[in-house]
Amino acid sequence: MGHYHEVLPATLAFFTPQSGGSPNADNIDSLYKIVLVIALVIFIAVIGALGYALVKFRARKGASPAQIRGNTRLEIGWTVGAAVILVALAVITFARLGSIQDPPNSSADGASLIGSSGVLYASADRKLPPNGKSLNITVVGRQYIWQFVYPGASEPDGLGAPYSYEEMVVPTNTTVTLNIVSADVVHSWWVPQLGGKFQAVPGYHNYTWFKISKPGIYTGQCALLCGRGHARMIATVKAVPPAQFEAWLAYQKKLIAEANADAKVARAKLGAQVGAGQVENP
Ligand SMILES: [Cu+2]
Repeated sequence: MGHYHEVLPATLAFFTPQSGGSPNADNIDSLYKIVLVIALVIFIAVIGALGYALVKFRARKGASPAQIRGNTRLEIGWTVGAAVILVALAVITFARLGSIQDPPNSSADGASLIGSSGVLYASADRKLPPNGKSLNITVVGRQYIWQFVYPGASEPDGLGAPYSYEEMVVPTNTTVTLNIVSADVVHSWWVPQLGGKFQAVPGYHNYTWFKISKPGIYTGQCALLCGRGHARMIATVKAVPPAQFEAWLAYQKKLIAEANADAKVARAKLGAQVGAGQVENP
């Protein structure tokens, strides 16, 4: 919540983007409100002038209206006026774009379990914090579930990385960068309180970020019709204190390692059975 929330009435906030989760969402919201207020002032002035003219110059018996052919000063005035407003909006937008696109550094009390993910991306679109450190999570859109893959692969080929489905757990006061991809069709990642909407496109990477200061649950939903299970494709971001996040991540790693160990035993057993001819059509 930026200070615009205090200045503007609550009814106006109802019509503006959700915010309060991450600075980029707050900056999108305040930019939207600046444009909205300027547009409202112009709207009221135009409708007011129109209403005034309708009443003042309404048809009366015997009245003959003034015959006007152009007004150079007025025409130059509204052309220059509109151009000035357009330029002002463009300048304000570009001045604020950096705070929306560029992730800041994590706070001092953010998670320490972050750094380079060990993967280099050849992309000009991917923004990192000034110190280059963020918790990088790969968001995989898949019919019909979101998967979140964390750094910390145990194998050189990237396998064995901790992951979760539907609920992304993140540390507070930590800059989280997202690498958004798709395993099948186009999906759209959108947790409104944490910033803008980004598509998950097969064969392509999209990048965004957020930084949450308040622990809590931020909800979202796949924002692009991706098939008949689309409505169930929900996403939740749960922000917890860094220590709690590190414990959660360690637990996920343990669960995945255990499941992989079980699978290895099951595979060996199955292989032995196949060898003994006990399983047909394995
Ligand atoms: Cu989807």
